Amino acid sequence: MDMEKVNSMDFGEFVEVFGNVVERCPLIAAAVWSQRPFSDLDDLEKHFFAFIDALPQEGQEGVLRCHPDLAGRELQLGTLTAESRREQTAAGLTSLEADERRRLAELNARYRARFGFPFVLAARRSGRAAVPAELARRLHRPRAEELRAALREVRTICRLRLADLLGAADPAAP
Ligand code: 2AL
Repeated sequence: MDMEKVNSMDFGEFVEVFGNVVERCPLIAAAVWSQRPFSDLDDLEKHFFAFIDALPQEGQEGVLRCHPDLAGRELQLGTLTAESRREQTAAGLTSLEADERRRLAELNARYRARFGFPFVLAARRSGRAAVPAELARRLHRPRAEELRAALREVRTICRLRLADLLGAADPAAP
């Protein structure tokens, strides 16, 4: 898909196509549509990032809370979004042994209890061994620092999803 096509989309089509580049936050795509035309992928993603950055802290935490746990209940139930399923599969999280799944569930629960939002990581940039290691490492950070780190991961996920939609090469982390 090229930028000409993106810029020609009406509101409904744009939200349908880009509504999940930030997990379960179609409102962001709805707001970004008003800012067209976009010059390129970097320009388009800049608008998604700017929306998230401009949110008050409760809004930013809300964005994090829209993310399903990695290797969590939604994966077991088959209720993940297509994008999330693809990412969790790429990281090997759909083929964990029972003890790996239990360990991750325990770490996810501890993280959520400490910070009040779920652990978020760009799964495609990770792997089944790296996810629990990173989770254990981030579990002990100060809250403000961790919020910033989690939002960086949201931006990376968004960047990768946009690049997929636009057929761009795997981009560097933002
Ligand atoms: C996710 C997800 O759904 N995709 C991804 O890369 N990370 N979720 C999460 N809690 O980090």
